[in-house]
Amino acid sequence: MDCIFCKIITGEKPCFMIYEDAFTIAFLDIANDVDGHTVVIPKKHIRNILDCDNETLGNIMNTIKHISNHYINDCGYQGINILNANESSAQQSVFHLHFHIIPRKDNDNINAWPDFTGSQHRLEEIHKLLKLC
Ligand code: DGP
Repeated sequence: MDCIFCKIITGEKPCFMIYEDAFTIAFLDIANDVDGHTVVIPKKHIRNILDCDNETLGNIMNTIKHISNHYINDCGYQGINILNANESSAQQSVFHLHFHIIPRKDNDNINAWPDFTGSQHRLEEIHKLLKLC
């Protein structure tokens, strides 16, 4: 399988590693678009959240929490955005499950929350379509 993140896990491709444990690794995103932009991935190859087992998802969340606390407690950041894309319609470009950590500072002028253009349906209609309970 030709997966760039699997190559980072094996060391075949270099990265700026931030954290590693038995189940996950975290490294700086090559985009270098925001200071500290970090990617957290499972060591197991999983396409995205839709096929991820709960145990692995828990391990990833533990790593995200650990790194987020480190960035805030030790590295001078005050906030964290966590972003994740699943499937190409949602703009996933690397098909190995990953979460982006964007460390934030007060008044850093980063807009990590896009201005959506507005919904096409009333809440009642969309609720009828989506609800599970
Ligand atoms: P997404 O669009 O959510 O699938 O994010 C994929 C991210 O992976 C994107 O922000 C760039 C990053 N990326 C792609 N290839 C590499 C690489 O070889 N090294 C590192 N460090 N990051 C990569």
